[in-house]
Amino acid sequence: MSYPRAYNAATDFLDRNVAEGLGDKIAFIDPERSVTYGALLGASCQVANLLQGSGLRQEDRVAMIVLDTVDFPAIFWGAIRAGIVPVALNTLLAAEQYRYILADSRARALFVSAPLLATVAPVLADMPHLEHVFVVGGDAGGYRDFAAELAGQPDSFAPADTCADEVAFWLYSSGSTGMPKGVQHVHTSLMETCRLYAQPVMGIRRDDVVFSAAKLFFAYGLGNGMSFPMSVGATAVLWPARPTPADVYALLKKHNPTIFYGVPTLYAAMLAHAGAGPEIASNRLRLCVSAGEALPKEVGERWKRRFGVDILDGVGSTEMLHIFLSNAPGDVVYGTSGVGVPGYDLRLVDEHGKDVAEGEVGELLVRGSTQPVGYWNQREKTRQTFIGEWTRTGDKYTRDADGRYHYCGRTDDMFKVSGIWVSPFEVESALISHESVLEAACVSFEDAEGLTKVKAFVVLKEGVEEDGLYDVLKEHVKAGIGKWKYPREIVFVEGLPKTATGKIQRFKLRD
Ligand code: 3SK
Repeated sequence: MSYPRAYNAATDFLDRNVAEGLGDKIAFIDPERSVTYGALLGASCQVANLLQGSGLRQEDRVAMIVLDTVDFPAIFWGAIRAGIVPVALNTLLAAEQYRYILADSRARALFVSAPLLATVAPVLADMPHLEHVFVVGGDAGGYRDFAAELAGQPDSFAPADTCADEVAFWLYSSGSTGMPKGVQHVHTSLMETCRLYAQPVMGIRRDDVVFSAAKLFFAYGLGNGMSFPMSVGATAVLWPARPTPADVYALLKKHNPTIFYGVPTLYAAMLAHAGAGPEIASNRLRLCVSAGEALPKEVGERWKRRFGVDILDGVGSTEMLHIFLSNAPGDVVYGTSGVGVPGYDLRLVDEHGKDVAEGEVGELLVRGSTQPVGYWNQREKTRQTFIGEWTRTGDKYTRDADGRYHYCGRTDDMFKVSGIWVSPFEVESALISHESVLEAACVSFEDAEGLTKVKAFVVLKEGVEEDGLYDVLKEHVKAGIGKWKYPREIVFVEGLPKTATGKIQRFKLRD
């Protein structure tokens, strides 16, 4: 789609809804407050005035370490309205990681939720570019009190004359190793994810109420819980705390959302949660979405049997901003990632960049309008990831005769046993299909003869004893997916190392 050259995303997501008569409609609900589209527009203008009055100018960066409350969209859109670039940061990082990102981004201002201030405070004095710290939602601890300062600001602000192709916001891509990279997204990207995925594939509508367990700082959560509902004038429920299965069931019951977004670990934990029955889920729930990791077939099928609602498994990335490969309502095949989202082009290539044949394993490349400008100050990594119009995902897939994609693993996680590629994901799925297993992660190891074999780390369901399972699980995998892929070693663990967004960190298990 073509956008006018002079385009500010904040007006498309906020002013347009108000102009269409939704000023009094609830846009966001958090545990303490709710905000209408009209009030959010006013609050975002106040944020724009606060930033401009503090001396920030177009293209400056402001960092956000902000929990999922109604303040998040006000700050995010207020900055964008002023042409200032919000950099939404993971709220679960440690001080040293914040030190790195604040220095790397050269943010001139920081918005930090009061409960997170103690974590980041030790590094704030060392930041030469950081001039203003606003504390959101609680004791400001000697820094600037966001609520108090906002109250004095005018609630109108003429949008900065930004260009459609101008950088609007950044997200930091964690990757599985290495320091995070600032991914620079332009003004049109958020609406493009809505136009390409949320509206046509999910079918999001104005009367939807959505709840995303994935947080707004994560590209997946930002779309799910903010831009998707705002693109159609729907309502989003926000939850600032870590969503346990019990919290999520309670939220589904209280707010009756029509759309729920989670990650595979959460769906598995919700299914394993004692006492949860179909009556607990919202009776209006019509669609669930999963991303972040491939959804094991077993988990999708059990969820559908239990609640009668499909989970649409999709694949996205911080680089492409949201989902570009997905199952579709009425066309869900569990155990597959579905088909390319119309508007995106996909290819599977070998290590020389040549397209692989049907059924062969290749790295997934994607092309589409949500490709970012690149990584901030990381020229080499930018050149390695963005090959002209194509973006390398680092994920290995096969494509079947129906055009459906089957996940094999991260490029770094794949290995060969007896000369044949093994997908850790396939072995993990086979393990999870056993009734005693909650989660599993597989890596390679060298046996006594120096041969590469599969090793599995297995989390058992609550109350299940290890007794006898070591051999039972090996036989279960052999019977399910073939003799040579079964794990020669199984280690029973309490939990798996994961990123804040729920991705298993297999490299930590290899170490
Ligand atoms: O990282 C992911 O897996 C992801 C999935 C969907 C949308 C956005 C992201 C970052």
